[in-house]
Amino acid sequence: NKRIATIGDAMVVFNPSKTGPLRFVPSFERAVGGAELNFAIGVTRLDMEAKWISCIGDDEFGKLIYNFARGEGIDVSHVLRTPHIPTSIYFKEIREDGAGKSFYYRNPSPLLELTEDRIDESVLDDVDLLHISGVYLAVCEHNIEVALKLITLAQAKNIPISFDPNLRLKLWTIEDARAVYEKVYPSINLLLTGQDEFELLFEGRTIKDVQESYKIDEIIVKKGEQGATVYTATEQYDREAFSIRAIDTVGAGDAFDAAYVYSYLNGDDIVERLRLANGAGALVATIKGDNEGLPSLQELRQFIGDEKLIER
Ligand code: ADP
Ligand code: KDG
Repeated sequence: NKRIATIGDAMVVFNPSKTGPLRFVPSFERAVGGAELNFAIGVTRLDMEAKWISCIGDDEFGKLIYNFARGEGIDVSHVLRTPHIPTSIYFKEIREDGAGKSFYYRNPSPLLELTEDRIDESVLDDVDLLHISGVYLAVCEHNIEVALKLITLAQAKNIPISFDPNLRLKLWTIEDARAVYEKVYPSINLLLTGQDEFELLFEGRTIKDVQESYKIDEIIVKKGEQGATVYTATEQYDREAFSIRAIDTVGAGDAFDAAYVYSYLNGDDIVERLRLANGAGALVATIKGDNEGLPSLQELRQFIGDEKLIER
């Protein structure tokens, strides 16, 4: 079985019991989130293996996250615990159209304790792809050093690298994000980005220009209900989104990434990868929560119409 590795913070998520401004929300439902953990769950549900590298608080919420990740079948052998920093949490606000807004309580993050020297040299030995997300890079200043160490380990083994900028302007400034991402772009094979995010990060530069300057094999642009487009050095592939009623779009991008990477490692062509990725993104958007809607392979195939659903 193919195996991916990713690194990042995870949080206890408080999902609002109703839509609208947070100050009018009287109660919340506890769940688990975090972009990189969502991605790892997405890959695991699709029957590949995922190793999640992290550090969480040695507290009740940390235990919840650890058990949750284990329960999803994720390899947690590289998850550290710290007694010094509490596990991160965040509250989510949801608008009527399903769009989400995050209010974080994650500074300091337990990842402060996951320094470069604590990364095991053999961590990528059994891995087929390394996935890095910008949320991780935003959380602590030293995370770029840790990420660059993982990237060096991946490159030494010829392991492809995917990167989702996952720009979170509540965690840092656009200038800081741009400067840090510059260090990552030259090493990546797949850039999985939102359309608005691409425009913010590259300020009017064309896809072709970005692709050529950093030698990125594929730039995959996610366009919400417009679907997605993939650009290779020579071709462009467009695919419409599935038609759904969005309830909570938080996590749709992670689902898309997981299905795209799954399909890429599976050897599917780009059109098929886009179909699966749009399907996974849409399914997550139809369910409240960041990862609850991540489909199994069978659910995904049923949704995109490859398999008939027999329910009785
Ligand atoms: P990101 O969170 O990375 O900005 P998007 O919001 O663009 O990502 O969503 C990622 C993918 O999820 C989209 O490319 C699409 O495939 C799917 N998706 C998201 N929102 C919708 C929607 N309202 N209808 C159908 N598909 C959606
Ligand atoms: O992509 C979804 C994530 O953003 C969410 O689960 C948590 O906001 C979050 C983060 O920063 O990881």
